[in-house]
Amino acid sequence: MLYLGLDAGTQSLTALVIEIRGEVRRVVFSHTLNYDRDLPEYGTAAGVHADAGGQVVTAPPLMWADALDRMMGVIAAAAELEVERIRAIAGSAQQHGGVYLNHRARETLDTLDPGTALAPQARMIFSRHESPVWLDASTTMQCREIDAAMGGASVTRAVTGSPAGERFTGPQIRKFHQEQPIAYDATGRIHVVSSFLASLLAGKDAPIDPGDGSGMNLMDLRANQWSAAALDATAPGLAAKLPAIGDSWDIAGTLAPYWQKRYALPAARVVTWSGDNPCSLVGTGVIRPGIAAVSLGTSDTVFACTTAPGGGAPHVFRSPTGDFMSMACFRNGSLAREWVRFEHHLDWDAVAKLLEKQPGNDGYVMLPWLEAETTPYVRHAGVRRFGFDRFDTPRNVRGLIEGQMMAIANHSAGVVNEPIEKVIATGGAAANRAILQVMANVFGVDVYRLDVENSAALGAALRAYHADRLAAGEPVSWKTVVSGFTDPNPGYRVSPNPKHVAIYEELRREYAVLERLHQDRHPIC
Ligand code: XUL
Repeated sequence: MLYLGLDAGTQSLTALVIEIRGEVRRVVFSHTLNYDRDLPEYGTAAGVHADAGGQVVTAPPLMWADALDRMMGVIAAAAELEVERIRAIAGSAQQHGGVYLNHRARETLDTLDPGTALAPQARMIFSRHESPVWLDASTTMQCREIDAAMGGASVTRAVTGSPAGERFTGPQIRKFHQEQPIAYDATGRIHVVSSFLASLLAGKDAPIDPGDGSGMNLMDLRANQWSAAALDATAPGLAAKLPAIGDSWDIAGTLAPYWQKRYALPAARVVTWSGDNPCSLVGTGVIRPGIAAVSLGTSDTVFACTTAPGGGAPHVFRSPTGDFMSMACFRNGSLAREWVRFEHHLDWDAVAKLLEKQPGNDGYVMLPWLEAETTPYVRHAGVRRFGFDRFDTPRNVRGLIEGQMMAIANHSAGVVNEPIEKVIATGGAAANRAILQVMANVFGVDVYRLDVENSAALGAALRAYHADRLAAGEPVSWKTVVSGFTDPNPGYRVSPNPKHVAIYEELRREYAVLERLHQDRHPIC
């Protein structure tokens, strides 16, 4: 059997096909379309349109539909794939973005002509031609209004899993209703990116899964239903505009006639899509509590699977396994690492050499907030140095990486919600063993590097497999689903050095105190 996972990320759309046949479990196909490079007519930079101040950040939903159409064409033409063996398709998409469809959209999508490409036919279905995406930061006023109507940010968080956040779909809907009331009234359906693309494939309204639903500030996190209070706090008449919430493993439908006829694709099951973070949970094999997954990318993220909503986590989503997913994002990731390397004219080998030395316990610490930070919330950008100056190369390099790792470790206590057994590290910077060694020493547990290129696309393909078997009456456990795909290579294990662990234990406490003292202050140097 073949299972197709699609990941509609911010900058690109990836397709990944896995084969599961007896003992054979392998990735047989992978292809990426980059929006800027492969669909230049939409004029995006890094997949988005941003205003001069970088506050308003959007992308054309037509581009996502167009990319899906082209990708299905690429898959159909791939010589290495026997496409008729594709049993099910699931997807992952960037979270939070809303897709606003007009009242005619349904009819248009029901009657797509397989003789013509999707984009010219879908051009007229939107009541908003630019979708706000997760990088948008223009809804602070709406967030305050929603939190106030809910009874405070802590209530919004308790009900929906997160306090009202600028990038979340609900505050974005409220802004649209306030600024463009006529277009809001002309909106028949508001999807998120994931459910929009699933709807295109199924040829009917696909549900929103609880994983992505919890990125909207609109869903009751425990009930997996729209929260009447959150909907009322957001915009009038919203309930009628939202699709249903379905389980992540629900079958949304069968691949619509448009795709079957246009590309000679089979009548595969279309599984409900989810967000990229919930899909990554599956794609990294983090399907049980006690594991911290740390992704070291443009921004750094730590997430975990928990059986109850994590008390101290900045965000709690539902996981596509039916559990919960707690998460914290750190804005100062790879850009800050690159910055310190350039400032001190070092290559990565030189950085590694500096990191390999025993950590100092002489009180030097850096708060690595080159940019305003999300975890903890820091408004005033600028690194803070304690016990050294900007010319001290070894301490600047160590201070930054150690500061990042200590922040991730300290904040993961509220995310993982129980003792951490091991850390799974992914993302570009996880290739650097010296960084992982610092991570292992700071966390005090083994760190495993996972070599999965696109964990969200893999997670989607694995979800397709899981949902297909369930629908066929032959359910497979999540452990079986991920086995053979997400097992970390034992050769990539990095174990902590007990001497360094003891030093970092102390330093982590000091770091937490400094973080609390300085998060609201301007940098001093
Ligand atoms: C998560 C978030 C991002 C996007 C990226 O809350 O905003 O990780 O999902 O695609």
